[in-house]
Amino acid sequence: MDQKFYDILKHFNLKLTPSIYGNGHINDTYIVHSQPDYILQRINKNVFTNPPAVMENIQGVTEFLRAKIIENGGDPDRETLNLICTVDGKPYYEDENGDFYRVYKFIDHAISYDLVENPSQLYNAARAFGKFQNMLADYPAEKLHETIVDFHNTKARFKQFTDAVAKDAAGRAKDVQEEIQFVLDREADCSVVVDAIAEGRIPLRVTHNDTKLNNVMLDAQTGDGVCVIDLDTVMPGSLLYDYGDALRFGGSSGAEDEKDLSKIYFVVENFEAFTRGFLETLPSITDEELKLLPFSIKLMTLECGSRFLADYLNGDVYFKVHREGHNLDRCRTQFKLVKDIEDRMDELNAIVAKIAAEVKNA
Ligand code: ADP
Ligand code: GN1
Ligand code: MG
Repeated sequence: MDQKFYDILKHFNLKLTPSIYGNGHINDTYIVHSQPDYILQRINKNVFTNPPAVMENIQGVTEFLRAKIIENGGDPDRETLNLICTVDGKPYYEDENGDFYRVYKFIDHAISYDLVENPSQLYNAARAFGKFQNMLADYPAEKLHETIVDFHNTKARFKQFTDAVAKDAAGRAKDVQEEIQFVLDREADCSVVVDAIAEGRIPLRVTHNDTKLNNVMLDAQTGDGVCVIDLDTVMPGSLLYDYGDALRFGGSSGAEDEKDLSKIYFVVENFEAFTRGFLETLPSITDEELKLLPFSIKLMTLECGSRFLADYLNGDVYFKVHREGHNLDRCRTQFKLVKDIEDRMDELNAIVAKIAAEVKNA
């Protein structure tokens, strides 16, 4: 392994070997200890079928962000990802097996959390994601490739789910009938946001689409948001996807793969903190988007749970798994949260209305 990575890094003018790093579910991430440090990633080509298109998006977006950050008097080496090009000037290296590698500057003195520790982390993450969306508000969306088709198209996701059930590739459907029924019972939810976009009731924006807490770096000292990372899925989307997905993860009382479901419930304090940070930084939110905020958390959680379940049925071919039944455990935490959010929907709607009024009058 050492020689292989040494040879890869040589193409980025780095004569070093890396070590495995991070807890993402998709790409293979390594740290390159040097002065300064770097991040090396092998892009998951099973998930991203056109890696050059992913890299074109990331290069375009990070250059655009860099200019905005400089304009605002910020630090562009820390507040956006910085790609290191190969010695022949490309933003990636393709090896002889058709694997794609990229290198970023390592963001120092900052932490990405795999588990929420306190509501202020969510407040700071929300401000970072809100600011990220603001900075990209005038990005030419037509330049972006759709790196994963129908990524948050919940109607298409529902179809992919029922296809996985029908195919039952790993012969597991008989053991998870209750979980399958949980998704089938909620088919109507899958149309709400997709139809609102199609009918022009809510706007398309340039969004991140994968706003898990460990996709934002928070300052190690102050806790403030430093940089939004994991830009593989920056695409036109809804603000509701970024908000809902962030609270799918950040609103949970436990780990995404917790086996003891009695430990999993929706944490209202985290929801309040994230909502406040998001609304403070995104005054452009429309009334229609505002009304759908709590629903979007339920929707993104249902989508993610059904993706985990579909992957379990397909034989664990998409998300990285580290134990038997890992995707099923993940699916079950998501469905427990969906149920909890459903039961508390009126309360959550009232809280959003209250925070929105406070932010507006501040
Ligand atoms: P995945 O798509 O697999 O989730 P990420 O791009 O999110 O991969 O990277 C995985 C983890 O690696 C992140 O959660 C973060 O902890 C770390 N990481 C990624 N890029 C950087 C960076 N430029 N500086 C510091 N840490 C990083
Ligand atoms: C994946 O790449 P990562 O680990 O940040 C996934 C998200 C899921 C998430 C669930 C490209 O995110 O959509 O919500 O896992 N990313 C992709 O933890 O599929
Ligand atoms: Mg990630």
